[in-house]
Amino acid sequence: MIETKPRILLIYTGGTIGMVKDFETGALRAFDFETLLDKIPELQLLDCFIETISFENPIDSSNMNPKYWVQLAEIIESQYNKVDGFVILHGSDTMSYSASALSFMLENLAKPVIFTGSQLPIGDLRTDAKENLITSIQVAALQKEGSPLIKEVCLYFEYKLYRGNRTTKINAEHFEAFDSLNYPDLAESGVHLKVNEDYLFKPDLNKPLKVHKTLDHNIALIKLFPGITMGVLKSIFSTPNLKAVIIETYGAGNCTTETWFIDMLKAYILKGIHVVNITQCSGGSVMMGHYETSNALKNIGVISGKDITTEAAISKLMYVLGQKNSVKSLKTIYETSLRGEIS
Ligand code: ASN
Repeated sequence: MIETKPRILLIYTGGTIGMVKDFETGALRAFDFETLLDKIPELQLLDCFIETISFENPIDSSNMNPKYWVQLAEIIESQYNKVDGFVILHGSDTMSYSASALSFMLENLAKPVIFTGSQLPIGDLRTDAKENLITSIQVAALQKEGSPLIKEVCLYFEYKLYRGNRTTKINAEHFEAFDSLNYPDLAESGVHLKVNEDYLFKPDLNKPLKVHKTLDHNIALIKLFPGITMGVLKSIFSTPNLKAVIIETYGAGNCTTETWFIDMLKAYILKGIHVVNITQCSGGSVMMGHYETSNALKNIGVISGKDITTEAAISKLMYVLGQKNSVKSLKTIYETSLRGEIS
């Protein structure tokens, strides 16, 4: 008889989930993956085959960078035809950035890539790691008519499955550390695992997986505040090799209408620097032209980030810049939903 249990690849990058207290300093640091698996014998009870791979030197996710994203994408690419789904163990601090980045890098993804981690190490008595890990594997192993039910990059944390590129870390203390303010939860784990199938991403299954590994990180992120000076903005905009700037504006995409500010942005846009407008609110969308205080931005060619998260805005920009599009098409592409990251 042919064995039909799904195969899941567990990729360990680091994070609190696999950390121990340093004997001398008392600080949490990563430890090796084999020990992590020994701590969860329950994994053997799951109805799937689990294979594992680990970063050679696991990291605290505060050390995450685009090179590691490429490493993750390459692991997924090399194992894509051998397994049915992926679970990535990752620190929670930058998990939303990584989940967003991978969503753009993995075009036409037709298998689940589930990011998870924990707030307390797996060896801790009150740990949240076990539920997060076990349910993430179960979610990755869900099948419908012989193929994976979930076909996108997700983040699972504290009983909820979210679209990865819609999430933000909202709490450094609570087990409920993430939220998805602009998109509904994809699944909830209670007595039953309830999947909201209507909200799942539906890729074009006729197209093969395309892995994008060129990310251009010559970008900047500016959060506006009342009183921000021209000097600060000018020094950021005159960074060598800078290609694009994301500005976190107020409310529905509003900013000061002072002439120096608009004139300065206009001059840099004319020089070829892309400017993206996202909101500093956790929920809701940029609507340029809705208020007088955003009309000027629209008129000078600022790109609308709509209801994108800051985390997704950053990796989408790196990805789109890496594709080497013309100035005009970059605006059109950026304002289009590529992986369900905007409404
Ligand atoms: N500093 C840790 C990390 O992001 C936090 C965590 O995983 N809860 O790697």
